[in-house]
Amino acid sequence: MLQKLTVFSGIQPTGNLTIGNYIGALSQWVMLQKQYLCIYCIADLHSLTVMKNVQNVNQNILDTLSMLLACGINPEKSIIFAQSNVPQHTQLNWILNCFAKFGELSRMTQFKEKSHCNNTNVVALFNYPILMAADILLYGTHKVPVGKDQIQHLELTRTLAKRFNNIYGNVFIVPEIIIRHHGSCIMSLSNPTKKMSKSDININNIISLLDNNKSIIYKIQHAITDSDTPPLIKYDLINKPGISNLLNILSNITNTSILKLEKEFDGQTYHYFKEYIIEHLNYFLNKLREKYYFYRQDENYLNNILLYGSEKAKAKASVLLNKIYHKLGLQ
Ligand code: AQP
Repeated sequence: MLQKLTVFSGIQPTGNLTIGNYIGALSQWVMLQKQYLCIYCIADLHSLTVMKNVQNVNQNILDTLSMLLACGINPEKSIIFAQSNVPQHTQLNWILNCFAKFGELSRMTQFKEKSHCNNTNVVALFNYPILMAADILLYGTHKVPVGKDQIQHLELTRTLAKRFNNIYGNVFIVPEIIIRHHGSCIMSLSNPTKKMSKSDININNIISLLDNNKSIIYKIQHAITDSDTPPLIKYDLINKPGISNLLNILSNITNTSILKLEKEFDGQTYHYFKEYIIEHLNYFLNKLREKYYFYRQDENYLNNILLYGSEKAKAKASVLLNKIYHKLGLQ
């Protein structure tokens, strides 16, 4: 029997997940479970790079896990674990540090943005892409589903894998990026040139997967569109970024092509368009919220998933790490 290829991806427990996280990453994670061996990591160590109050990481991990389950990640099919429970990640991180170049990391746009937004210059934020490379490479990952914001980090991962392989032989699999066409980047509701982020301090910029009906109404009604007369509901990222972002969200949650939506809303007002989005978003989120609270109340169940997942992850990770140590003459 052919062995399944491995998919790896991660998410930080930095707050309530957004519709951007769902569309850009989680919806793909769910689909990929059908075909691949999927390894999903709750990246708590990464989250320390920007968290102001780190006392609640444990609770944040359980929140994130509950949402993963609510979205359809199946712990019987996929390996789910918290990054800090598998020490091989930081061990490989150090080794890859020795192969990464300062200039490469200085070019990372996420570092520039996050250090600016969070007003921090901690080394860990600079090092973030190398830990991410370690996360991915540790499992012989073939494919990595991510949103567009992570492409630069994935390119670095591929570069590091190839650089190491050039010296030590084919140790790492050079992973491919999986990215969806529409939805690879969901933008902020008030500034459609900026990515929607769960840690945005203005909650009206984001649609959280736990938002109630009332906040969805408020947020969508206030989402930026444009002042075209007559109104035009058309996908055009350059001239109509706000409308394009809303079309993107609607297309993904209703599974309807953008082309079909453009035809459906031809000649309609923005008010009508927004009412339609509100109705469908609320329908979508109500179901998700219900499942989330169902899982969230059973901490024993959640902790067992993490324990079981970390044991499986450790077993896999140690095989490759031992090989690397051996190649480097460390044992
Ligand atoms: N706006 C987005 N559109 C599409 N995909 C997105 N992702 C994040 N935001 C969007 C994808 O979600 C996955 C998990 O992201 P993460 O939590 O590891 O880190 P992030 O990219 O930094 O996500 P956030 O929401 O912006 O978190 P904070 O605010 O904590 O930095 C990734 O695959 C990402 O591409």
